[in-house]
Amino acid sequence: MTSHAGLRGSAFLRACRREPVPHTPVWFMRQAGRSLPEYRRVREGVAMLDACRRPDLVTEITLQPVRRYGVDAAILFSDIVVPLKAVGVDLDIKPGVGPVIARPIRAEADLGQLRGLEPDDVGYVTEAVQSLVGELGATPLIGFAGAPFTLASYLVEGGPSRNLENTKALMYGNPGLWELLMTRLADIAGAFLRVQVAAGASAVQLFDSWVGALPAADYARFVRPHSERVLATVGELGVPRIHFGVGTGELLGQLGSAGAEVVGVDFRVPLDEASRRVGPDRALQGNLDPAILFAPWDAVARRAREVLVSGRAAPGHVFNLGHGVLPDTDPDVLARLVDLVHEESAA
Ligand code: 1CP
Repeated sequence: MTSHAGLRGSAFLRACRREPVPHTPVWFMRQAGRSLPEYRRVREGVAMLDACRRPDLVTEITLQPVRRYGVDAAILFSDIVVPLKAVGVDLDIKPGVGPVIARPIRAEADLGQLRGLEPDDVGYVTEAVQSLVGELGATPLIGFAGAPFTLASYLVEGGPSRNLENTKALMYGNPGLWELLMTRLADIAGAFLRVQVAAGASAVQLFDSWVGALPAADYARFVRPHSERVLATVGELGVPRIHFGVGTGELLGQLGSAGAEVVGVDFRVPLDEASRRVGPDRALQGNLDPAILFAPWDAVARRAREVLVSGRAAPGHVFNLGHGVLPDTDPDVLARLVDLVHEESAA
């Protein structure tokens, strides 16, 4: 689906495929968003979910960090709950809070909220991706979806949650309903990724942000088969797949064998150790602590160099933060970081 000829030489796509690169590619999770004044300007008076459904705004917001930073990849401006909203789940993204679900899923009858996702449900995503691929030229676009566990956590809790107590109560207490819920969410996530690749996205990332809340054995039993299925449904499309979670030190071996070509690593495990845990035939993405960007530049540069050196232990490395850009991050620091990564890694 990489229709633009220049994309074949993309440092980002090459690193994902463990091919030699001219420099270590870099992009940032949440590179679009509140840390950018140009983002705050275009979002003024437009609700988050409305912005996600306007191809003109999605295109502009996705391009903003590419223009400003010269990152090696763009990530579609959207949210993990967009496909849920598209199939009719009554939810909103509240400023300063995050996704809030009107009727949390706690019993089998609540599953009626979750039908399958058809491409026509998200025509605005197809339109935005097509427009972006034209504008981006040789810069690849990453599509994404929330993984079933992380989506389930919002649907069951009703919103962001520190302890995921309702999610775990359902998972451990009603495994039958849990399977049904996870199966539906895997179908929706897989369909959402396929829509983005069909429209021209060059890679996909599966965000399982909160899966670090589970012990390895429970991840293997209750979650992994569903994430594997999502990854498998995009496997035949031939684009690199990135599998990301936070606090996944104990899960890295399983993430390495769940199907993705690239495993995202948060800032808690150095990349050389992460590569040992993930296995020799997987590229890594990560893993500078986003909070380090608030330290003086010397400290930022020192830690960024350590990430680059540690990343050489992996057969492919995409530089990123260990989690998303924090809203108060100084954009100038991110710009300097991109330059540092490019200059210090140039062959
Ligand atoms: O009004 C606003 O600006 C709302 C803030 C915001 C933004 C900019 C939200 C609400 N979502 C987004 C965009 C978004 N969400 C992107 C854009 C692309 C990019 O990275 O630049 C992506 C990839 C997401 C995915 C997402 N949403 C995740 C997975 C990534 C992660 O950070 O772990 C998660 C967990 C969400 C839920 C969500 N949406 C928004 C918020 C504030 C949250 C987190 C709430 C919580 O703490 O649970």
